[in-house]
Amino acid sequence: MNSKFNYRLKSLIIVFFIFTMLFLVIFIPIINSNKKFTNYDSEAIILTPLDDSTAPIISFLQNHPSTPQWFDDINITVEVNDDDSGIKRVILSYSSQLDEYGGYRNFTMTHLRDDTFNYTIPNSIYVSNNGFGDTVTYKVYACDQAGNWKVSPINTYYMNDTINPEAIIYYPSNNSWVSSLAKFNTTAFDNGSGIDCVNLTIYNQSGSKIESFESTEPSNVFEWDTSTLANYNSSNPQFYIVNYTVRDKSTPQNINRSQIFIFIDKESPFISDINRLPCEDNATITNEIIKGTAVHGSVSSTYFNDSNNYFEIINYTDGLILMPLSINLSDYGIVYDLISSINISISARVSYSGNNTIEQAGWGIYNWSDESIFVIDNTIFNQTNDQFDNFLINNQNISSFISQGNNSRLEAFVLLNTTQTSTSFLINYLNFHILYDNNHWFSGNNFTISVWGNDSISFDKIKVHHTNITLAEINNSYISSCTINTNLLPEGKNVDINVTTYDKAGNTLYDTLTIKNDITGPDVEILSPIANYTFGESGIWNTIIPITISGSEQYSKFNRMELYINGVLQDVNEGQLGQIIETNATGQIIYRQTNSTWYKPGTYDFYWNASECIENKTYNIKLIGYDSLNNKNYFQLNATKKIFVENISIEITKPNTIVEETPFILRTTIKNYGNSTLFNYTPGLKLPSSWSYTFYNYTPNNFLYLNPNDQQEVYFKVTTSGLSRPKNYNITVSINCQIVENFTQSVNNFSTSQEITITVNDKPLYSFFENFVPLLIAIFGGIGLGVVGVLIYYKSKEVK
Ligand SMILES: [Ca+2]
Ligand SMILES: [Ca+2]
Ligand SMILES: [Ca+2]
Ligand SMILES: [Ca+2]
Repeated sequence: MNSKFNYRLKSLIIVFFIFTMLFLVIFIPIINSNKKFTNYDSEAIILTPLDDSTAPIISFLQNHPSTPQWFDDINITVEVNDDDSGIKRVILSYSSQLDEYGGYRNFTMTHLRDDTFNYTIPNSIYVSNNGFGDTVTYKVYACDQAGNWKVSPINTYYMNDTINPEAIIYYPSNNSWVSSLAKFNTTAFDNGSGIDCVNLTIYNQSGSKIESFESTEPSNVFEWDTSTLANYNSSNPQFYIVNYTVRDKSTPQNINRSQIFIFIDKESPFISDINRLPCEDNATITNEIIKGTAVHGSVSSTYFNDSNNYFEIINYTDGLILMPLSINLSDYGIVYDLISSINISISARVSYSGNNTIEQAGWGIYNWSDESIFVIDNTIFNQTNDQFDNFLINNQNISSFISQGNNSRLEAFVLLNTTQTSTSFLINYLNFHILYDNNHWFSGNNFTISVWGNDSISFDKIKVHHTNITLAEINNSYISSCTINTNLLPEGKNVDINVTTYDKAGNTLYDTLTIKNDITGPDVEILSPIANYTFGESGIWNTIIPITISGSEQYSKFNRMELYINGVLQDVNEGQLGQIIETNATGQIIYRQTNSTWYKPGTYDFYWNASECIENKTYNIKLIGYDSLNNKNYFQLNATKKIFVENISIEITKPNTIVEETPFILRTTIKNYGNSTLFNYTPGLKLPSSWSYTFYNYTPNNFLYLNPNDQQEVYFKVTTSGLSRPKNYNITVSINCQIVENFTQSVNNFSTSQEITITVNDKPLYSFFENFVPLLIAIFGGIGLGVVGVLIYYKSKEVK
């Protein structure tokens, strides 16, 4: 009853509350709307004099500035006075042709002082255009306190543009040069009335008009063909006057003008002469006689005879003279290894008077191997007209005739043996024509060329560049030597170096030199071991670690690679595994490696004897490669010697007893407790005779590695046979493996095994527990169901 009462009371309270709120929401506005507010107009409280019937007087209505520009704000001022009641309000009414309203608009003017009122019409009324060309009409209304109104006459003003436009010639600049098609890049702009038209007119220096261009566009590139006009030069120092005139759209037009003076240079610069490489493929490096110096024998004088272009050796006594005519090929940048052949050709004769007997007039070449002169022919030049002979150095004899260790020196000799005095040996020419594998690579800053360029009228500069990479810029027209940093160039064959000469009119001429650029060392790599390698002590051999290295050069030529361990080049002993021995075609040994240096690209194994290494010490293994330009590259890694402990445990899960002759599963878990990495597993079982096994989850060699602290499960399916009962059978589980860190050992170096016992019992009866457990489940299941039923019964009764 109480709850019902409370419920009703609560309902009553809620209804009461709702109705109260409805009452308030509906009736408060109604109550408010019935309340009257009184607004007293301020005008109403001013007493109006009864005796003012005259309107205000308006005078001096003016706009400032009086002749406005298109960008001006316009200040309107006016004087207004009233004799009796005084001024109540002054209103400016204006109409713009160009603002967005298109009619009169009214604005209350501000009382400045005394009788003066003002209002400023802002330039911002022009939204979509500027103010240029607008005619604004305006008038003023004034009202006195008695309500008498007066309106002024209408005034107008015009938004003008009296500012000159800008006239700009971007190029050419004043006093500059133009080429055959002169281009004038111009622009004009005017923020006010805008550009009406532009004009570019060219006059010669006497003032005659030569050419004129017109445009209504503000920006133009005018092209003037000067092909019929003369170049500027000292005998005809003609210049031209260019007037660029621009006009805006105002009336009257505002005009501006830029003026430049220009000169014509239509001639290309002279060719940039590049001093070519000292020796290119199939080049003749000398086309004049090499002048001899050290002479064996008695020579009176040697000189180059300008009058007949002969190099003349004069023997004023008698006997044999030998004149060496030598070159150092290195002076020409020629690398000995790259020479295919040298053909030495000579044209010479003798000159004498009287009955001279010339016993020998010939030539030879110095044999560096025999340390003697090899006489090519000792009589051939014993003629008074030019005789020709030649001698070929090729790869069969080059090592005899060119001294590698002596700047690749080659010494030809001419010899003259006379019985009389005053005999001359006259050499017309001696040429060294070299077939050369132009495998001429450059690296770094080692490349210097001489360049030359000029222009007869307006030389500007010479630029040495590769595409848009500037290598050098030379501002004089003399022959200039410039060293090129080939690091700025791409690597590889056929890298173009352009030499371009510019004149000031923009005429250019270029020449190209192609070089081969190699700025990096060979590609070298240590293929094994891997970085941060660790190795251990072998119990069988001294620790020998194979280090597999590889080197190759993709650009110039591989020179060598060297393997260092802790900064020391390693010895390669006689008979050491991996020692490089090279033989020639007849089986003679021509090279025998004595240390860890390899002179040919390829992949090699070096067998490092690490037996003396100290435990827990880290060794740096570094491979350094060099190419033929001495560019260097390296690859390195660290190896640390550790004590490796092989420690394997085998956990075996197995049936303790078996009764049936059915196969059973033997589960083994192999754990690596040591710090060495195990691999090449050979898990296996040693079983009683006639038993057999197969792997259950494992294919032999389907795993190879077991890292420290890892484990691996191997299941064996064991098939029994011929069981006696009861009887204990022994099974041995064995693991053979290798230690990765001692990989060089040729035998398995770790094995472990564990023996277990399997008992085969008689077949037993069913046990009590095997029957009792299902019964217990049945009993407790029944009791439980009964309790649930009773609970359901009582619960349903309570609800009723
Ligand atoms: Ca008045
Ligand atoms: Ca203007
Ligand atoms: Ca020129
Ligand atoms: Ca290289």
